[in-house]
Formats: sequence, C-alpha cells, structure tokens
Amino acid sequence: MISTGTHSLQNGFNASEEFKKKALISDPGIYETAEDRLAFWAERAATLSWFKTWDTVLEWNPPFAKWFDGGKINAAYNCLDRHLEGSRADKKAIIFEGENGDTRELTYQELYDEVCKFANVLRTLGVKKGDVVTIYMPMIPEAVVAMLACARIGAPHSVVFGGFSPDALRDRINDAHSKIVITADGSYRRGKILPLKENVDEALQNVTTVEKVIIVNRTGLDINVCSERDFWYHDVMKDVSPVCPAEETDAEDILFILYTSGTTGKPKGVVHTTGGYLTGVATTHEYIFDIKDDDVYWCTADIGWITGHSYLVYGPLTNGTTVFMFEGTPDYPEKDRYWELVSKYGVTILYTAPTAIRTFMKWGQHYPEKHNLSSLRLLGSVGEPINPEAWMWYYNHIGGERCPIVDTWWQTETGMIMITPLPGITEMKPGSCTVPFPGIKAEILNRSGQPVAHDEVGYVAITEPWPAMLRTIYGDDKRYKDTYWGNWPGRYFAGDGAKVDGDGYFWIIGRVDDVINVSGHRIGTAEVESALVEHSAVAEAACIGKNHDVKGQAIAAFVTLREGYVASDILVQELKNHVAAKIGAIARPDEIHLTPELPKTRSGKIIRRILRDIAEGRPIGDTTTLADESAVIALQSIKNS
Ligand code: 7RM
Repeated sequence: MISTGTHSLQNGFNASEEFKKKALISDPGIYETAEDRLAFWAERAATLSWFKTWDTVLEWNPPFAKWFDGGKINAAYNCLDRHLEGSRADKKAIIFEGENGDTRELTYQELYDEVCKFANVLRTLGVKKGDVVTIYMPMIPEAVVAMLACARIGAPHSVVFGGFSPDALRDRINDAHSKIVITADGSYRRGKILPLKENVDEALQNVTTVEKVIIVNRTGLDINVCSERDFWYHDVMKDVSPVCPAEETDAEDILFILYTSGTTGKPKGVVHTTGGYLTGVATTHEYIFDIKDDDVYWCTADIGWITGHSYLVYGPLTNGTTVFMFEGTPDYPEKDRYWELVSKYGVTILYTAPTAIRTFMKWGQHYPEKHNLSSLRLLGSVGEPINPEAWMWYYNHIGGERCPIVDTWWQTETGMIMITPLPGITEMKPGSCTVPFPGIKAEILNRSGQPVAHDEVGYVAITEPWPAMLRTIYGDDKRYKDTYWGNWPGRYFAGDGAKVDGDGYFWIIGRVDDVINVSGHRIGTAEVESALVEHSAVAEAACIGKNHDVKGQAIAAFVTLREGYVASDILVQELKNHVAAKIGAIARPDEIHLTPELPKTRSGKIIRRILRDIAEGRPIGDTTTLADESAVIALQSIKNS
C-alpha cells in the first residue's frame, strides 16, 4: 500500500510501456540538458514565432527579471497565425459545449478571423496598446476571442472570474484603470442565469475610468443597455474586416494582469509579460501533457483563473492543440455530465482539480461507469494537494488504470507548471507532485533560508528565475518585493509548506500564509474579514481555513457583534449572504460562530491557531500567549452549544 509517510519508490506507478514508447519526452537526459537553464529556455523560445529575436535571454536584477529582452513577439500571432500555413488551418481549435448542450466548433482559421475582427473592433472603440481591458465573461468561445484580440493589439487583459461580485469586479477595474469592459448579458449556472451585465452596471456606479462596455448575447436575459456606453458584440462585429496585423509587442510587454488573493484585503494584480510567459506555458503544456496532433484536450478550469489562462488558452493554442471548452458544471443536468462529454468528444487528456475528483468519488463510480472513457490516455491534477485516496480513485475509475496522472504544482504567480511528473519518464507517487520541471530550480528551505533535511517540513522556494514568472504586482513593486523576495533575497517564496523525500520528490502540504484554498481557489482571510466588518452588526471578525472532505478547506469565521445586536441563526445566515454578495459565492463561509470575544495575544493579535483547534474540534494547544483565558472558554461553550 502507498503511504504518504514512507514514500518508498517501490510503491510508485509508471506509465505503461505503450505510453512510454510513444511519449514525446522519453529520455531522462532532458533534466541534465536543462541544467544549462538559459540555453534550454532559449532553445524552447526559438520554437515560437518572433518578429525579431531577443538580445539577451535573461537580465536578472533581483527581484526584477527580463526574459528575451529586445525580442519582438505577439501572443495571438503564436496562438493563431502561425498555424494557418499548413494543415492546421482547418484543424479544430475550440470544440465548445454549452451548459444546455448547444455546441460550436471553431477551426484555427475561424478563430483567427473572429479574433482579427474583434481586435479591429477594440481598436475602433479606442483601445490602444497598453490599455487594460477587463473581461468578465462566461466560459464561452467569445471569452477566448476577447483575450486573444487584446493580445493581438498589445492591450493587457484583466479577466475577472464571472463568479465574483460587483464589488470585487469594481475593485479590480479600479486598480487596473480599465477603460473598457467585455461581458455578457448573463451566464448559465445549473439552469439559472447569473446576471453578469447587471453586475457590471452595479460595479460601474463607483468607477470613473470605464467608457465602453461590450456585451455578448449569451442568454437573452433582459438587460439595461446604456446608449453611449454599451455595445452589443453582434452589432459591433458586423461588417468588420478580418484583416488585423498583430502588434509587434516587446517580449517584456504586459500580456495580462490577473488578480489573486494575498494576505491583505486587497487582491494583488499579478503581472505576466509576453515572450517568457509564452515560452514557459507552451513548453510545459507540450511536454507535461505529451501533446500530439490528434489530441482532444480538456482543461476544466474557468478562464477567470490562471489555469484557464495558461492551460486552456495560451499553452494549448500556441501548440496548435484542439481544446475542448465546457460552459457548465459537472452535475448539471446529471452527475455524469463530464463523462458523457469525454465519451461524446473523444477527450484524450483531462486536466482537473482534486476537489472535483473528491466530489466524483462521493457521488460514486457508477456515474463514470455508465460511459466509455477509453479515449482518455492522460490525466492531470492542479489546484491543491491531491490526497492519495483521490489519486487512486482517479487512476482506477477515470483512467482505467491505463492513464498516467500528472500532479502539477504551480501558482498564479509562477504562470507555468513548476513541479510535475513528465509522464513518459517520471515514476508517480500518489500525493506527490514529484520533481521540478527541467530548467526549474526548487528547494525546501527553513525561515532563514537553509535547506531542510529530507522529510522535514519547510517552505517551497524557487531558487532561480524562470521565464513565466510574474514580473511585479501591478502598480506595486514594493509589495512584489516584500511578498515574494523579502524572506530570502534572490529566491522566490511561494507561500507553501512542503517536504522532499529521500527520492527528491516534493510533497506539498499547503499554504503557510493567511490564504485559504477552497476547492482550489485562493481566498484571503483578510478579504473575508473585511467583508464581514463592513456589516453593521459586526464588531470584529477572524477567519480560518478548516479541513473539508471535498473542498480541501472551508471557511470558518468567528465574529463578535456590536452593542445592541443579538446573536441569532438569522443573523448568521445574513452574514454568510453578505460575504457572498461582497466577494462572490466561493467566499461564502461554511460556518460563522458568534462569540463574545476572540482569542488574542497581549499585543492584540488574533491567535488563529486556537480558532483552528476549536473549529476542528481538537483540544486547544498552547494558550500561554493569550491575553485573556475567558475568550477561549467563551468560544468553547459556543462550539458545544
Ligand atoms: C494553479 C493554481 C496556488 C496554490 C499553491 C498551492 C496550491 C496548486 C497544487 C497545489 C499541491 C498541487 N494557482 N496548489 N497546485 N498544492 N499540489 N498540484 O492553483 O494561484 O490559484 O493557487 O494552490 O498551495 O500555492 S493558484
């Protein structure tokens, strides 16, 4: 049996001989070759299409990096134009299925035409190189078109997940000073419609920069259309030329900003640039997913997250892959929707999250068993540690014991997969994301930057720059420096705890900062706390991540009330709804405990460890730093009541 405690290699899993024989990367020598990192990445970059090659591979002035500086490149050109010359012009770029079963297919030629037209629309509406475009859309092909159209004209995009609230959207628009928002009337969600345009209208009430809104008609929902500001996508796309030369952007021009949660209440605008990012995502996508020309590749992530950016859009399209894109959820209309889709479209590679796998486990194997999943040849996992039980279930019941699983560790900030198996080479151990990708240097360090011994817990560090690394936090170089490079100068602090076993395999434990990973989505405790204290009944709030069977972590909040407010179940419900409305449904706390006092140190810092012990029903550990023991007694009685 596999146990996470011993990690003995003899318990590992290997790809079948058949898989290995056909694998794109089958020579372990790649790790040695890539020891010359700059040569390795330069050789990979050279497989992209450049208008002008770079002057230097890397300029590293820690913590600021420039990759392929002096090079001229366009991301949309690499995703589209260069596939049009040969037989790939008529190859399917996107196969789409909507929540209601409607389908669409776009060849590379058709996607190219649509992107060029929309890029011309953006130019006509006044979008210039360097202008940030906010995209707030459902999982429909137009979302990809919008991203690539921005890339084509050198306008960085900022995609905001469609599940975020008007407030969250507003903060992101304001931080990026966007002049334009691309949205849809609504978004289907389990048979209901989320009112995206209504949310945009609400968000824009407190925004001064936005001049134009473009709306895709997805649902036919009745919406407000302001005559000067709002444009229907189908109107502005009429009679537009499909000829739009790609902007020759600098390798270091911003391709996109993506907001992610951190330790403060203010989300960070992670900045990714063009040449290095594309080199990183194209290489990792091709090698890790063993991409062949006839694959039908399905990444289930929403385009609102980094996985959607890197492994639904930029990686696969740069590689000329056929991407399957799905708008809906796994349980609508039935709990076998994913498996129906795999068999209907002959999906060969499936990339999803542990939380989804645990959900499928809970629903039972009879759902996948109803369908023919024999087209699958490779599986992927991302977003949080995958527990060995879920790994085994995925391997047995989805992969039919035939498909290697690539457990890929990376972050919004890293842009690309960093620690992962190469499926034709690396022996897999359930629960371990295995080893750093060729050309990537990762270590486990202690607080003072010393490497820890095998099997000892420390912090994940990336010790050399990599091409898809974030370049800064939008508008906040200092926060970039302090957050990621402040602990160990020159080495990147990832914010994860982990250990390395005797075989050099990485075992990620989870976040060590105040970030909760709910179903693979990052939520800052500070964000939830500041949403709570905005409610008139709340005096103080503290949040923690509580272990959860399916979601990995769930949010539990402890709240003290202002004078004059009385604790009640109705108030608890109201506070949960309030957080969901302020941030988005993903941030809705599972539990809110109303308590007369929070456990604090003498200097007034909330001791979250004690809250975690209470929430998870453990005996409370060390309380010597507590200012007042009565806080804990009060909390315990609440928990037991
Ligand atoms: C891609 C993504 C990043 C955080 C990261 C980890 C956790 C992601 C894995 C994982 C264990 C994995 N970006 N994480 N992948 N933990 N094994 N394979 O998820 O910015 O949204 O989150 O997610 O804690 O720091 S993210």
